[in-house]
This record gives sequence, structure tokens and C-alpha cells, in this order.
Amino acid sequence: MPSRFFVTTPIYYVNDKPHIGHAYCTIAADVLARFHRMNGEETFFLTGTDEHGSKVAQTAEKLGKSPQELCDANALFFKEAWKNLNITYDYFVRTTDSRHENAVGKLLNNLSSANTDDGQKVVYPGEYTGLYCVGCEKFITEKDLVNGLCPEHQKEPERLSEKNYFFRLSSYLKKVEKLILENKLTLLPEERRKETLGLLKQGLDDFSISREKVSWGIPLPFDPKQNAYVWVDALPNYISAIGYADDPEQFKKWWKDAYVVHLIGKDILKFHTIFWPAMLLAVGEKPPDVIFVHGYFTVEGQKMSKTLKNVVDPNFLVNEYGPDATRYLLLTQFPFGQDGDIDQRRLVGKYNSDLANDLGNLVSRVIHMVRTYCKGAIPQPSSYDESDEGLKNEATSCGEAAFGHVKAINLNQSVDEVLRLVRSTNRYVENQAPWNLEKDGNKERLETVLYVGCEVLRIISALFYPVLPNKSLRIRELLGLSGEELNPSLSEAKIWGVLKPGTKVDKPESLFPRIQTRGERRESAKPETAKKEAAAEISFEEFSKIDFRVAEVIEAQKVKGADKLLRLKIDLGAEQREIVAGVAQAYSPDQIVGKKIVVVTNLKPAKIRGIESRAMLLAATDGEILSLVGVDKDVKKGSKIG
Ligand code: ME8
Repeated sequence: MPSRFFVTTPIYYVNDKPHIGHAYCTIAADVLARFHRMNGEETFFLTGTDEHGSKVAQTAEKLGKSPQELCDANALFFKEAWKNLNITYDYFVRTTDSRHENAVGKLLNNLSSANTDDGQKVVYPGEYTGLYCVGCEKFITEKDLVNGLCPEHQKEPERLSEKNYFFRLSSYLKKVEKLILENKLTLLPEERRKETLGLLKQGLDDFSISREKVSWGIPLPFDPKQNAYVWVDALPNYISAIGYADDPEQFKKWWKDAYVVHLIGKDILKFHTIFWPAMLLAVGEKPPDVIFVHGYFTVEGQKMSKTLKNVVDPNFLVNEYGPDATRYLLLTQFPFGQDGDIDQRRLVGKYNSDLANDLGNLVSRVIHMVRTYCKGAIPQPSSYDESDEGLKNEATSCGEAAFGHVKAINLNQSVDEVLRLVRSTNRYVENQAPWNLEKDGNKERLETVLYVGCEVLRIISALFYPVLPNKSLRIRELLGLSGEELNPSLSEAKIWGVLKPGTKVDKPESLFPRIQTRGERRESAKPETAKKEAAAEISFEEFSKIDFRVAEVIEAQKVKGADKLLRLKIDLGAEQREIVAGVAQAYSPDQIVGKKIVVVTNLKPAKIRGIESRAMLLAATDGEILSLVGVDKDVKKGSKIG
């Protein structure tokens, strides 16, 4: 792989504002770009907007604007959204820029003067007749229609017949196939490679590269009455932006001498995996190195569409979760490359589990302990024991594994590697229990454990940086890094002992404040005390005072006059107790008897309806469903939970 990395997103249609589908691909590209930069590679990240075509012209007309005014306004919305999401593109290409228009002109000229291997003109005039859907910006076939309508736009397509120019795609199908088979053009994931090879086998017709009837477009240099067909205008953005027409040096640098990766959604596969490489071959240019085709998601089970009014604006998520968490959540809902679904409840669940609980708590715990036990400075480690060495090895090898997945564009697996390290570190802190080391006056061990904790946090902050750039930098500041040291690198993530003992740490805030679920919100809207309970953080020491035990329900009966309460007899192994629990609407006495449940045994007894309740059972509820907390193996009654 050359050490120059060029990554692109599709250029998005500008007839509307950006939605989270656009954000999804752009965030993925940004993560790739940031990772490769961290690896020391010279990197160029390109995105932009696709601004020509009848749809833009029609929308502009409806709004009483000129097409250019509409493009200018909407391109700004894309730039704004990318700014809010911390997207570090190097160039924003707009197909109405004269630079791009010149490059398309050059490519069209080159195509029209080129011949195929058997001496035929690559571009030739012909008559095109077809069904054209203005919404899709493309001719569609009879078999694509549902009840005579374009399934995408629920509109009857127009029958268009016109003289235009064709690209002799048929002469390049075998060559494109060869590129793919020889992996000179890598198509990922594998199923998209197979899909493309299938299309090539079926055979594809030559496609028309111009339109007479589309007025908002780039005129063909050799026949200005015709405008370039949208795809012939859009695809060359990948080279117009790097100087195809006006900067041969840059073009060589970023196309010929770079590792070129296009990220696209599955909707535009054929244009990218077949049309684009064929056009490049026809003018003697190399194809991109990789085309990665990501999946499409639905929103709460439904296709995102204007008619369903469920198109989600990325800024909405940024307001809800912040930029870093939005990036994280969109990327981790389902594997990159597969289809999936975005669901508000799952977003909140993942936010709370991965970011608030796992990462956020780890950071605040470790830094808090350094502040209280080590006078607020990175401690001096002494000799390492097996557990320290184990975590150190896991941490210093995590970068290699995470970047390995990034190179294969397995973004979820890369995130999972780092999250695994976060969880191992939480376990390490739990097992080492620095609060006990402090209590026992074991200073040497305490300082070693906290040094190990801080070093692993530094590595985590580097490896999470591509996905969580702001919060990772904040973690680095908390650890006392400053200036140049704040910039993470992959090589730094692979070494140990970067933090200097004695460096002051900063005061931590909650990096990812917990978000209340709908059920919790409903609950906390009730009594004031509940709100306080939900907000209060407790220390591990406080937590460890609570005695959780496994108990078996041996008897159950309804409490007269209280339709929510059950009176239960529970067996704790060493003793039996009576408790009253508000679970009668979710469990009948029959259903609950025999269940192994989790109870808190050291709460002060409470009198409920005249019955003394001598423990409290645990149950989960989202406000609608109530489920008892249990154990999933047959542990003995009375077992302690911790
Ligand atoms: O097709 N799920 O632009 P476009 C995931 N201008 N990703 C989605 C998505 C969804 N539901 N909806 C859209 C065009 N995307 C052309 C491209 S490139 C030379 C020209 C993403 O505005 C996905 O990456 O329709 C898809 O390929 C892209 O947005 C299409 O954006």
C-alpha cells in the first residue's frame, strides 16, 4: 500500500438538505482519513455536492430561485452539517465550480478522441429512447416500474427520445472484469464484488453520456447543444478535485501515486464499479484501488423518505447526543457494509452502555483517584505484576489490531477492539481495587495500578480519536498532555510509558452524561426524590455496601386491596424472608414461584400494607414492560452478587 491515502465519499445531491444517510458515509470516510493520518500517511479526503440535473432545476423553479442559488444555499447546509460533525475533509468539490466543469470538459474531449482496442470510436452518436424518471435522474426500464410508476418516486416516468452520444461500455466489460478478478480493483464487501461480476456477466448496454433535454448541466465541448449526463458529470469529481484539468502534479500525486478508496452506498454500485473504471480505462487512467459499498439503513424499520416524514437531519442527532457520540452511534449500530436500522431507543441504549458507562466512567474514576490518592499528579509506577503486564500487552497491541480492521474497512470491528480494551481496563480497576490499596496504605501498588490505568487511557484516547475526536482530546488534556503531545498517533498508541510521572492531571467532568431513557424520563417526572436518585453518582465503596443476593421465590400471593403488590416468601439459602413487591401486574403468583431472582437484603425493613418487607427484589422496566432481574445459571440460593 503506498503511504499516500485518498478517500472519497459520493458527492451528494444538492436538491435537498443533508440527512443521516449522507452523514453515515461521510463519518466513515472521516474515520478512515483520521486513522490513516494518525498512521503518518499523507492523506486527502474529498467530499462535495452533485449540483446539476433536472431535479435541481425543477426544485429551484418551484422555490422561485435560480438553480445556482438553490445549489449555493444547499451546498452550505452540507458544509454546515459536516462542520457540526467535525468532518475533516481536505476539499469540498461542487460540480458547478468552473474547475470541475473544465475537468469534465477535458475528460469528455479525451473520451471522444479515444478509440477502443479494435479501432472503434469510444464515443459515438446515437438515438436514445427510454423511460426517464426525473426523480432518479435516470432512464429506467419497464421492469423497474411498479403499477406503471417509478417505485422510488411514485411518479410515471416520461418517455424520452433524443439524439445523444454514447459511451462504448460494451468494449470495456471484459477489461473491468479482469481488473476485478486480478484485484487491481478491489470491491468490498465480497457480496458486492460478486454482484458486480454478475452484472458484468449478464452484459450491459453502452450508455448515453449526454442529454439534450436537460438544461442544467455541463455542455459537451464537441457538441454544446447537449449537456453531460449526470453520471458523466458526477463521477469525474473524484479527479477534477485533484487537478485532472489544471494541476498535473497534484493529479499524479493523488490519483496515480496514491491508494484510492471510494466509499459509496449500494444504490450507486453499478455506476462506480463498472461505468467509472470503464471510463478511466478508456482515457488510459488507472481505476481506483478500492470501492467499498456500504449498506442502507431504515429508520425505526421504515425506509427514510420525505413522504413518510422520517428523514433525519444529522444536526438533530448532534443536538441530542453531541458530535462525537453521533459519529460513534451512527457507525456502530450495525456492521459497515451491511444493511441495518437506526432506532432511537437503541441509540440511547448504546450511548449509555458504551460511552456513559464503559468509557465515561472509566475516565472519571481513574482521574478522580489520581486526584484524590496521588495529589493530582501522574504517579510513579514500581514493578509490574502479571495483571499489569497483561493489560499493558493488551493495550500496546490494540493499535495494530484496530488499524488492521481499518485497513480492511471493518470499522465496527476496529471500534470493538478499543471498546474491549476499555472493558478490560474497567475490570482491571475493579480487581485491583485502588480504594482498598489506599485503605491498606499500599502506596507502591496503588501508584503502579493508577499509572497503568492512566497509560491505558492514553492509548484508548489515541485509538478512539478517529471516531471520538473531541472527547479523546479532552481525555488527553485530563491526563496532563499538552501542545504537540495532544495530537495522537498510531505509533504512540503502540508504546508504553509516555506519561511522565509528576504531570498534573486536570479536573474531570462527565464526558458522556447519561441519557435518560423514555421510561426513566416518565419515572423521574414523578417524585422529586427519584430525580435525585437518578442523578446522584455513588462511589464504589458506597456501592459495595449493598448486599445483593440470589433468592428463590417459594411462595407468592396477592395482597388484598392492592392490585400491584405480591407478598412473596423467598429462600436465601441460610434463611427465608417475606417481602412485598410491586410486580403483580407483570407476574401472577404462579408465574413467579420457583424463579431465582436478585434481591437487596440489607435495606431497612419497610412496612407495606401492614406487612414487613425484609428485602427488595430487582426488576427492570422501560415504563411499559417489567422484567425480573435473574441469574442465567443455576447458582446456589443466597449467592452474593458483585
Ligand atoms: O446518489 N442509508 O447522491 P445522494 C445509508 N449524487 N446511506 C445512505 C442512505 C441510507 N438510507 N441514503 C443515502 C447520489 N445514503 C449521487 C452520487 S457520486 C459520483 C454521485 C448515502 O444524495 C449513501 O452513501 O442520493 C449513498 O450512496 C449516498 O448517500 C447517495 O447520496
